[in-house]
Amino acid sequence: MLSGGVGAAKFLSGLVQLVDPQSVTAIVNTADDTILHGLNISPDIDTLTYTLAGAIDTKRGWGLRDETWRAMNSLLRFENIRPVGSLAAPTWFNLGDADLATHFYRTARLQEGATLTQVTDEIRRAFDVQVRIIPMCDQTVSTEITVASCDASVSGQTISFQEYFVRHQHSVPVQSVGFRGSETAIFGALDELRASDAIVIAPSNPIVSIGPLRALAGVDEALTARREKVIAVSPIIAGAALKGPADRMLRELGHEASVVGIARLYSSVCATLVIDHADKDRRSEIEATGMHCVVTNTVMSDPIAARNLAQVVIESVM
Ligand code: FO1
Repeated sequence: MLSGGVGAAKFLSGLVQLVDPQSVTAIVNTADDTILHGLNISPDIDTLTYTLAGAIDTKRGWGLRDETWRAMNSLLRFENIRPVGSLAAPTWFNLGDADLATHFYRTARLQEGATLTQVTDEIRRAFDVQVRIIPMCDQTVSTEITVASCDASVSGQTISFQEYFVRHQHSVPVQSVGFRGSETAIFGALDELRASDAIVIAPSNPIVSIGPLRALAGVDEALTARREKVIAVSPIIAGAALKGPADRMLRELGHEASVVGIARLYSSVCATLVIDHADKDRRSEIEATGMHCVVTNTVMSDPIAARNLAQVVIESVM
């Protein structure tokens, strides 16, 4: 599975009810990764790990269940002390007390010289997760978002993904998106793409979650070579994203925010698009892009719905 965060994690939690989890590999976007407080934070990897471990805070979709926030609250002590221009003790990105332990471990191991692939696997094992979780690469790739306008302080500026998503609550119009470092980063799972029985493109944001993987050398070529075995689940239902800014971002970047817009983005690398019943009238437009179209319930409101969606995906591609 090519994976972003929440949508991919929900789909995987359905898939592992049907197939041996050890036979599943998630290749995960790391262009949302950030460093705060000197800590390496990998949100999409952690969302997958915590979800598959049954430890996620399901309401928020990120972070750990039953979390406490003493460290975050203690940062407030420094709010009025921090000199102008200092980025110390940021409070706009919430790190729970138990979640911090994951970032401590990741940071320390990276500083010891381990690769992100190795550390991700260690954290997965610590959480007793059976699905293989692989970062898209071991090098730093960073999503950079140029905002069209928002508050005067950032108008026309290029900001990091987490600044866009969390600090500005993805409410600022996007002018362009780039993936710094993607020209030289090495996609770590080309062999897995070649050897897999099937490749699922998760219902994740096609621009900032799947886009970074596809920006790496060799990925689109590997997908195209397996096109008949590649299946995507649309993250857009009836013109809207269930969570996050995918619909607005598509529009702002000149794409159609619909299942047809998703088909146009994926048709060169993917043979089949799974859409929700709500979009069944768009089937012929999807088929006109050269894709097969499967209509089912794609809203993963509970584990049974996620399992049913995974079942349809398996049956459609295997
Ligand atoms: N998302 C938020 O909207 N606000 C936060 O404060 C926040 C903190 C956070 C901490 C750790 C982590 O692994 C994820 C976190 N997320 C937060 C989610 C995150 O930023 C993801 O990148 C998005 O969900 C997009 O995939």
